[in-house]
Amino acid sequence: PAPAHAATTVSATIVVPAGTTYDGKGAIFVANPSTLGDGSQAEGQKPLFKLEAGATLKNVIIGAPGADGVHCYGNCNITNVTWQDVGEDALTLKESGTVNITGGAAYKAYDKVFQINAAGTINIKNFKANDIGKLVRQLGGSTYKVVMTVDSSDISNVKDSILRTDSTVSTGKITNTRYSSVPTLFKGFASGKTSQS
Ligand code: DGU
Ligand code: CA
Ligand code: CA
Ligand code: CA
Repeated sequence: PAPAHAATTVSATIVVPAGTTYDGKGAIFVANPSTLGDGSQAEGQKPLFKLEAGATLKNVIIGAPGADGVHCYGNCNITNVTWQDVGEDALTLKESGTVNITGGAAYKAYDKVFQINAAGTINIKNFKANDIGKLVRQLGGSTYKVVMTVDSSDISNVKDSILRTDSTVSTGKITNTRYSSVPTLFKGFASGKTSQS
């Protein structure tokens, strides 16, 4: 048998059906670069995991290449998921909902970690990120509302900002979090829409 730490190559996106849980039990998953994407900054790559509304992904390690990571279609729970080397991005909210990221980590994101392409909420708790461009980015130019919270996390070596939007109605809140080498916590928010404690 293969050693327990061998990576599983994902050649076709794994779909997690609505309301169900996929438990990776700590296994490492990598993208097949010829079918999902090479994890570069090229747009149009496919995710390793597609979560339908109300799905949960837990105890998963995404290695390199990370392609387009995880896509959430509505509410999703991401528990103890680590991206060892974020691909084009780590996770995208594709349809409105709440994304709860609890535990886990993301490393080596050339640009974005969490990409928010629909109105909703992203709650990040007990998370670690190092060597990233931005932790959360609401789709550039979009004007819908996104509520972003970061709590009890550890964010380091950020090139741009932790939370970024172009929407005047979106909000950002960072609590109980340590940062190091972070040029700006919030970028693009309207006045009064951010808080930090
Ligand atoms: O430049 O649509 O980066 O979902 C505009 C593009 C871009 C998205 C986004 C994503 O914003 O592709 O990865
Ligand atoms: Ca992108
Ligand atoms: Ca990377
Ligand atoms: Ca993407």
